[in-house]
Amino acid sequence: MKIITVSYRLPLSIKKTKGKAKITQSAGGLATAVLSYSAKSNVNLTWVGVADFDKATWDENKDNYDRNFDIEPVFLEKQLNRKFYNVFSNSVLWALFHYFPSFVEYTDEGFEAYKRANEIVAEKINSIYEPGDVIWIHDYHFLGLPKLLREYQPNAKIGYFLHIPFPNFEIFRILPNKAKKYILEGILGSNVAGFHTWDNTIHFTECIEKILGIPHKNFLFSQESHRTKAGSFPISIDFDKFHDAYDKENVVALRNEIKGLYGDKKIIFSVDRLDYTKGITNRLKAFEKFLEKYPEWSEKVVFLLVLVPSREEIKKYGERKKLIELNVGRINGNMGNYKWTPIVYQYQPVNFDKLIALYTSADVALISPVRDGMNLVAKEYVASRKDLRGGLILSSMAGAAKELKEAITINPFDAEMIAEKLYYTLNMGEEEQERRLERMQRYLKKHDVFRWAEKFLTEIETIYQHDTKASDMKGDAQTILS
Ligand code: GDG
Repeated sequence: MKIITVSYRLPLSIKKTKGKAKITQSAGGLATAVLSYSAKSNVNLTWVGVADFDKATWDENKDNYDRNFDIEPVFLEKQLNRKFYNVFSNSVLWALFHYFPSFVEYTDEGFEAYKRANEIVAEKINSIYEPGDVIWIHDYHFLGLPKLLREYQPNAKIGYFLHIPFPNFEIFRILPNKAKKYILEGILGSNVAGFHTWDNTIHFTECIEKILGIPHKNFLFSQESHRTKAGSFPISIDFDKFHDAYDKENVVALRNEIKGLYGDKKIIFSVDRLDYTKGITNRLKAFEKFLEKYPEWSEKVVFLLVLVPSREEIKKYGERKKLIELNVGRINGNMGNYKWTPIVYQYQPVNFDKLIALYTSADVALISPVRDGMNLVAKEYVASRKDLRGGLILSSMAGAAKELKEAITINPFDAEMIAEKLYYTLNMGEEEQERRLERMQRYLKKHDVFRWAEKFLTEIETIYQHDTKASDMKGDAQTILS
């Protein structure tokens, strides 16, 4: 038996420089969770995803990397991959599911490419599937996959997890009918359909009832071949990794360097992929409002804004980058002076140690997505504050706000409110900082990413076993009757 994990990106990437290949393993949350889970529970793991390298590079290098899991890359033709990933996945599904209907650029061609890519990946999985395997599908790139696999393997154990929000019916219905049906029937191919929050789960069940006319009982949809259980499985982080990093020698040195650079100034920090869902322009305008409203904070605070390049081939992302940079320039020009730059901006990722040094130097983490499935940055900030110092300002539109109850919550569209909460958090006493962080840390330590993976995989097994027993009993009854 093995777990077949499916996600658009593979947990490793191969980059060639000057003819030499460099293999790097992803340190992302999903890869860490699934790889550690399989190592701990001693199950075999095979990861299927779309390769960001060509087949020749793979053939040359696949044996040069020591790993305890298998990789099955899918090589998609360039144009097909572009339409599948940039067009339907990111310019339709990502936009719509984050409540940006006006950003949706639907084309039939994109939808056809999406379906074709899902078929190719299904064929690949089917070619390595063996009875007893568990197939765990991730995210909005593969909404059609559970159904396609169910057609190949009616008895397979299939789990589907969506990392972004599932929108409400009024938003979802904007899609053409054929796409709506494809998505909903696609997910219903799984035994378990997981979402970050109950709100998302309810949106999904409502869409199934209203569009497909299939009712549910306790979030269970009965179909001929199997049942699908919809439920909430909030993803989390490797708590200990972030908590313990506080004391790493390099992190301590970097933290001292950052603190030394800014002296007595308080630090506001944020890090995101540059994405219109992350509310970066709103955040900047709110920071400007804060400086206008509380001029006594002038020269006493600095906002470290780290943005990570993302989906740069898509027009909307380029436009957003320009807008952000215009705002940073305008605010620094209007509010700053030759001694003080209010916003220190970088459009480059930082490595793990620097990330922790920034988290643990920050007096305030300002996280303001206008819509976010979960938001792991919020959880990482809390976990890394071993010193119990700092305050988390978190948008109520992020899934994480449902769990991090002691965060200072904001409406990301309300600049006035964010300015006031910034003022409050920057002035927060140490006792209150400790109380809030302690409670959130206790929660995160218990609800870490390993528990998330375990709960999801256990749920697949539970539903599957229950259905198998029920169908055996049905078979027995039929035998008796005949
Ligand atoms: C999707 C959903 C959901 C970011 N910059 C750097 C860096 N990061 C790491 C963070 C964090 C991750 O990337 C970002 O995770 P988020 O959850 O904040 O956001 P998305 O990328 O949009 O993820 C989201 C998630 O899936 C999981 O289900 O929570 O809602 O949109 O881990 O630390 N890491 C390093 N340097 C950076 O510059 N080292």
